[in-house]
Amino acid sequence: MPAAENSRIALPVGSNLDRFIMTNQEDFPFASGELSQLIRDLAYAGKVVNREINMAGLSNITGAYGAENVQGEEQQNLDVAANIRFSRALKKGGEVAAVISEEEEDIIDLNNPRAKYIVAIDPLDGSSNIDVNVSIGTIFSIYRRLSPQGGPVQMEDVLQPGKNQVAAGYILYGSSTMFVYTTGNGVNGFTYEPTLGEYILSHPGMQMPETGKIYSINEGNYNSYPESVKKYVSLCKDRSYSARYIGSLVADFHRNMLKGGIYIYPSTSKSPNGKLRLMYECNCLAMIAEQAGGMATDGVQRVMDIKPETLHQRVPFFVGSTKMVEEASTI
Ligand code: AHM
Ligand code: MG
Repeated sequence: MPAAENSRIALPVGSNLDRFIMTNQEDFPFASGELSQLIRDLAYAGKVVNREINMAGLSNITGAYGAENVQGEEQQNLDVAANIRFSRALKKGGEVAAVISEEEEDIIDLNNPRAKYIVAIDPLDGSSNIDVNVSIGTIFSIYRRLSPQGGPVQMEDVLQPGKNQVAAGYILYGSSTMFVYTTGNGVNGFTYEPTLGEYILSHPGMQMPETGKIYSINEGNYNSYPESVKKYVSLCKDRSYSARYIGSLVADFHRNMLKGGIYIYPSTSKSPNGKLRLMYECNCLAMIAEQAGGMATDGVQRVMDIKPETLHQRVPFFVGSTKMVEEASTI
């Protein structure tokens, strides 16, 4: 697999995540060691969540929790469990001042006032797929806080545009579990080796093909797509592209990153601003896409340039191979 030109790969395939982070310490913005630790904390919580997901059919934790999250969606037991795992790991780690999560209405102040970082996270995305054994994922973005350390976290610390991210990543709980992240120097992917309990570097310097033949969109919403999206989908059919839609964003994104393709969640009559959330779904995957040579827009502008106005803001999302996203955004 070719290494990204902008990524220094100091260790070969087969190195574990901890060693990789240590060896590439200078790749971390501000390189004080805290961001490295924060990435390790997220990776560790991911192992715990992975274990719970793997037992989902056995232990009594699938199904609905009996409550709705802030967006009126039914929370699944594992959504709630994953939210607890990640918040706890970040609180204990001490590097994060506040978290925003798909599962929580307000900013979660972790009472680490001296901490420099803010995390936006979707602890378990695609969770309606849990009960049917389909891939799901965790998505995270990391920002530096803007207000002085020591004081209370401010809304401006959290509502930063995606271009301010210092790191972003996802964990894919699929046929194997993968931890994929960037600190702005290319994208590296690690496969979880369950018998060792380690993430092993398996996909160094990930690069998204410039174009591809896969389009991923929920075609059940076709009648309420904007005209431009209808046109783009027709074009995909004229060219006999493959339609591949898991309905699990991380899995659809990951496949398209490896094989070349586009994922679109446009505005629809049910979700006039699109369904996906800017702060903890779109910005993160936009950073990964760009770092891998891909592209992400809301159909008009670059996702990472959008100035967020609310924590749970939704935006239309077009992400994937650059040529495809360009064409879909300008058709
Ligand atoms: P969630 O955050 O409630 O899990 O919803 C996000 C998920 C994405 O993973 C997926 O791509 C999309 O919703 C699927 O939506 P739809 O069923 O409307 O096609
Ligand atoms: Mg989600």
